Amino acid sequence: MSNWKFRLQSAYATVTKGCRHVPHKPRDPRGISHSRLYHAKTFFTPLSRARAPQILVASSAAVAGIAALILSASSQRKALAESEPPQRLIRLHEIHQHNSTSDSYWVYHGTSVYDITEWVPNHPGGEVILRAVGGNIETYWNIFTIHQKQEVYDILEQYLIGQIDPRDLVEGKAPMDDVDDPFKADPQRSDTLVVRSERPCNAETPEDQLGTFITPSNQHYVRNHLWVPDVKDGDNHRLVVELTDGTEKEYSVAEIRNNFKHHTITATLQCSGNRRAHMTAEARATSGLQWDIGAISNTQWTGVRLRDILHDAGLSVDMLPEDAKHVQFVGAEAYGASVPAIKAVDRYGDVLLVFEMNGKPLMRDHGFPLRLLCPGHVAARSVKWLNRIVVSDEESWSQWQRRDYKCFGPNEGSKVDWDEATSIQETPVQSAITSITNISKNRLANSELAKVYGLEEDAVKVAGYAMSGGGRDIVRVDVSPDDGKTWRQACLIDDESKGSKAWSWKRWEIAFAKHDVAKHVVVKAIDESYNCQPESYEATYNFKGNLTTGWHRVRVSDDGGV
Ligand code: HEM
Ligand SMILES: Nc1nc2c(c(=O)[nH]1)N[C@H]1C(S)=C(S)[C@@H](COP(=O)(O)O)O[C@H]1N2
Ligand SMILES: [Mo]
Repeated sequence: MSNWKFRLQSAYATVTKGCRHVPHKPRDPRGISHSRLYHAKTFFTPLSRARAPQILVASSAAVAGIAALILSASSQRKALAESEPPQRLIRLHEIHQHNSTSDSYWVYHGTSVYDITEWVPNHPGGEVILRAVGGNIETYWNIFTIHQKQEVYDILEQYLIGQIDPRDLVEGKAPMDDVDDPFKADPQRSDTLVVRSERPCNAETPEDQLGTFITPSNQHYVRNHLWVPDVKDGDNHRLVVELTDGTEKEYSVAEIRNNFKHHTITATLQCSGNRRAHMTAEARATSGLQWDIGAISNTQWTGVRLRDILHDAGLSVDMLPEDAKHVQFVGAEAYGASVPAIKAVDRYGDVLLVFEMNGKPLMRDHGFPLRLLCPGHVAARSVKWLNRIVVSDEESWSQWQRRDYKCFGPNEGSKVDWDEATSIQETPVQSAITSITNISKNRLANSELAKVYGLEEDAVKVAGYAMSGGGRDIVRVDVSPDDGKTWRQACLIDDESKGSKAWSWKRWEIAFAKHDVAKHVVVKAIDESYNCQPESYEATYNFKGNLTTGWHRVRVSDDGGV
């Protein structure tokens, strides 16, 4: 344990280590092969299955954001902890035994010992938590610094069971574990990205790059839940495809590139948390990274059709078998997600396994050497560093499919039923203002916009992006210069987007006479199904702050500018 090292590992390895119960199961009662059960459920399920009774307890105590997590603490347990603090003295070797191969999971923090068995299935970071069990949690929290806050300490406190025996302390302190920093091999990044968290790296495309149709690759936003796998030999990287009957076919990235037809599409990826900070500011607190408008980028992607690979692996793509309902994807670091099988095999769905972005090999942050690109869907489904695909009758069992990337009602929070909520797939219509600039009267002569809008005096130009999910095109962008009292339609820029449907954002611009511009400029977009954005943030408030699409309202400074 003490010199356990993070290293490039497949979710397969994670399963082996974390979910020891599963490989011993001979057959699933439904007759599904052992191998299918083992792989298809990736890393999260087997745990849940093995621990069904605890899960029930835990999910009725519902994990719903950090605040709710704390609220959800069993009051009995808490009362007990408060009235009689556990005095039990525990030897270090005893703690070490409660590691990932044990039936109950213990950790220590400071000199206190915790039994976190019930917490593990609800951990927002998934099974990576198992790496720390049997040892000192602090070592890991010094790396995953997201934990260094009161909410997290409060969660831990619920599981207190005793104190480390003083005989095992050195000068009153417990030993720290020696753990390699898994982020050590993360790539160098452009320093113009707007960093929201360093480890894992989460960074926005800077505002001045949101106005270009194709985002330069090194300015593409980065959304990593964990570390970046260090794949040295991209050509030899392996992808395993497993069908519902358990049959598998393996490909190297070189084989995928050499043996299948290449397709290039232009597609926007948007994180489901894009603009979350606006929901927090305009409605209420949300949990998660507080993204502004830059968790979105547009890229030209080249790869092969997932449909072609699935067909080659033996799937009947034109007449899906009954049990082929979802296609699950596993990333090399442990992330996982799935998309509906019907999207995966749609010949106009343009779902690709990509190895190039903007004509160059994928950048490491964006999935080198192979990633899924599921256009029109929330970016969380476009799994990076792909090493396993599983066709299944069930969605991915990963944390990020089952316990994240879902929305609930504005009133829901402390006791949500995650299993009842639908996973986010296609994204709703979205728009944002990316720039507001003054155009002085004497520069108007050269301005096309001035002609379109009949302007002859000092003007204000407003520009931005709009997009919708499912390949639905943007048909109109309404912009108000006076906080929603009056509206005009923006010019939609006719950029060339490759692909069967409208997968790219639409850039738009508009100009107003300066004296018509009040304090706030507002935008809302309409897609080809006449879906439009909600006016208020409260209307679609959800405690996770997913899919924030309220009208984007920007205060205009006296000298123009956002
Ligand atoms: C009892 C111990 C632990 C507790 C109570 C805990 C709690 C939490 C909580 C509350 C979050 C959400 C934080 C937020 O969204 O602001 C989180 C996220 C996370 N945790 Fe832990 N954690 C524990 C142990 C660990 C360990 C040992 C690791 C790594 C080895 C880890 C890795 C992560 C990661 C990577 C995330 C981010 C997940 C994402 O962005 O989707 N956690 N944890
Ligand atoms: N393997 C893996 N794939 C992943 C993620 C991840 O952390 N690991 N993050 C997902 C999320 S939430 C988003 S928004 C997109 C971000 O893609 P990007 O970093 O290329 O912008 O990747 C998705 N695919
Ligand atoms: Mo995301």
